[in-house]
Amino acid sequence: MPDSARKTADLIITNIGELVTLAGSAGPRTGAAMSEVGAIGDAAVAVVGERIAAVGRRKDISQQWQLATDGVELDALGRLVLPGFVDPHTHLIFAGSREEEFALRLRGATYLEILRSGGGILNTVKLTRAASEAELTAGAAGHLAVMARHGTTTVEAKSGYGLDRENELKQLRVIAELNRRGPLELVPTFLGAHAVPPEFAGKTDDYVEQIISVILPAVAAAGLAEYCDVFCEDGVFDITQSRRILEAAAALGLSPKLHADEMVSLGGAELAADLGAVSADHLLCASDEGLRRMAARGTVAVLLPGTPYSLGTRDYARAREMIAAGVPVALATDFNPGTSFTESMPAVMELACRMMRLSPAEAITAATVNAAHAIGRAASVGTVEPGKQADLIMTAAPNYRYLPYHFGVNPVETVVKRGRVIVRDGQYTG
Ligand code: IZC
Ligand code: ZN
Repeated sequence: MPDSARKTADLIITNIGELVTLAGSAGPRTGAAMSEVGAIGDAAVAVVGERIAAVGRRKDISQQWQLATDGVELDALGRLVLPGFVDPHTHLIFAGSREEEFALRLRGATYLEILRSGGGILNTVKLTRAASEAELTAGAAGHLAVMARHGTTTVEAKSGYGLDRENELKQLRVIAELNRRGPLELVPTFLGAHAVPPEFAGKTDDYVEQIISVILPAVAAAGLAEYCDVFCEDGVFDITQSRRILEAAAALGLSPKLHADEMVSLGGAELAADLGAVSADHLLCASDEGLRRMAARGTVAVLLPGTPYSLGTRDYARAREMIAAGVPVALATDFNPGTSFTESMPAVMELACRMMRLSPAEAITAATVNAAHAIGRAASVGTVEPGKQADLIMTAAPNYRYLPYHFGVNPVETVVKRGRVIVRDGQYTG
């Protein structure tokens, strides 16, 4: 075809040995469809502006597309290219770190014991309340750069270390600022019900009332959160309190999510499904009935294997049974300074395969398209299809099965977010 008849692309990734597209998913993938990754061999992708314009065989793309004069061509060297990872559960905004508690837990203390004695989340709350917006922004930006180097291009981020109106708003403003700066895209979640702050110690119902009557309305009025989440757990917020908060949030336009049945089976999975929550997260102790209701409602199970790994617990979520029951499964880091201090989605995918027996194909589906559904972003990210945002990662792996097989290393080499290279040969370029 003569040049004049070819269309012009701003970026072309060519010489792709295997392109995982995950194309053609209407909703989140369930059951056997979680194993269908839509791989194309000897492929190329053409990008115009921020969006994917064409996906196909290298020969066809090169016949139909030419590069703009200032366009960028990336050579995938015959290796694996896939959609940018979506991390749908992080506690990104915090000050300080908790390596002392890690050491305590290695000596036998439990997470809930540490929390009850005023440590854990409350330790981070003290430091986060004292930190300025600029300090929190700088800290989170550093972690986002690490996420980007590990292939994450879209991130959910929760508040929850402020636990009062001013400090929750402060955390949510940091998320908004990071979103403005880019290049990663953040989805903001209000998690005022993450712990009971010291000023309400022993008065959980009063704090719930404070969230409903003061903090939530302020968050909604500021337009700073899309989702509302609750840490529904033994000794934190019970089912009744969680339901009250999430119903009040929904009435203000914040869509529900839930930390459900992580350490104790409280009926969190059932509650999330009943409320039509977009996701229920953790679910290590979810009941069979809870899983049935989630499957019926299409509630995404966001599984966080980095957390039991880091806590050193023996049990992981029952991912195989969830997939068999038709629950859409997604994966996330749970990135936080206490229970899962990792930015790496590839590490989480390795754990998912080894500890929960996901297949490599299922782990990739869970980290991309299903994760996008878990944060309401499936229309724009999570697959490689014309019209979607050009969020793509180029790896050192020859094929997708190799990705979780090669463990303990970062397979990601080059990352494109909205059509722009933000990591090149392992270096974050912003
Ligand atoms: O800071 O410990 N589980 N929330 C619920 C967390 C872990 C974060 C933390
Ligand atoms: Zn969490």
